[in-house]
Amino acid sequence: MPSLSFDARTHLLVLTGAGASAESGIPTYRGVTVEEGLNETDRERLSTLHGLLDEPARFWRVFSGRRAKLLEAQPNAGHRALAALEEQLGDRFLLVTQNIDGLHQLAGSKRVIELHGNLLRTRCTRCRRPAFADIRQYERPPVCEICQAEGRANDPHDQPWLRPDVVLFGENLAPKDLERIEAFLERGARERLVYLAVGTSGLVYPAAELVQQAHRAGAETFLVNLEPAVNSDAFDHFIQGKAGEVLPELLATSA
Ligand code: BV8
Repeated sequence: MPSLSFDARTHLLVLTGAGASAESGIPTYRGVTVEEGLNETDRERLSTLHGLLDEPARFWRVFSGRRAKLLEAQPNAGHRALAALEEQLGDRFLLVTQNIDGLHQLAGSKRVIELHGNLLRTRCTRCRRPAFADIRQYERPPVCEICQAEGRANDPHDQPWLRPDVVLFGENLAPKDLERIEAFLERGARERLVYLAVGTSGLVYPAAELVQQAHRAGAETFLVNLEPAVNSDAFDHFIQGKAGEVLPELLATSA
């Protein structure tokens, strides 16, 4: 296994995908542990705002089912290894996750950017109420009670649906998240920069192009994945294996 050494000048940017949570029992979107009942195209079509507005009952059945799975999940050794390394590197460490399961924070990670949001929060598609913590699974698609109280829910064909606080396909990522990543890369480029991607197929943008962004900033790049990803060749090093087994060893070197 290539060595990942951390000296006092090393800045580490990490990107995790669904594979980082697979050993916690959460199905990935593609590859070995795809969720039953939904093929990739179905999933991507449903996981859009149109999917919610066109099929609110099916949308919330799928997302409620995924929320239930998240609630049973615990962080795995890979999550814990990342949290431990953050303790050592401090502000020279930044974790960007595509996952919406909150397991990194549960493992103790603090310097986390939830690029695609968090499924354990809900917000309204219509009013500007802040997103709120929500573990409910909904039998029927929920309508915003604030909008209802303010009379914006009278048209049965134009309901102010509640939605998970996640970035759906076709929606922009938060500019502040992308700016924070850029600033971290710029700062790290002045010393030593390492980019580590874990458990991601490299199919979803713009997360998939972070490796190019890191290379442009002069980073040495590593991919840890169960199988080759579509962008494996973009990395300097590809380590094939399970996140929960590889990361504790790969990240064990102290700062
Ligand atoms: C946007 C929340 C501007 C919802 C998610 C450029 C080119 C082509 C397309 C686009 C492009 N720019 C934008 C697009 C469109 C789209 C996109 O990328 N589509 C793809 C499918 C082609 N992107 C967007 O819409 C993004 N918005 O760019 O806005 C814009 C808007 C419109 C048009 C253009 C630009 C928003 C993307 C965010 C979508 N929301 N999640 C939900 O959950 O449904 S993304 C979703 O996929 C999850 O968050 C997931 O994490 C993510 C990525 O998948 P992975 O994490 O990589 O998971 P996957 O299952 O694919 O892979 C897991 C890997 O782990 C596998 O390789 C497997 O082998 C490995 N593995 C398994 N077990 C283990 C393991 N590895 C290690 N250990 C193990 N144990």
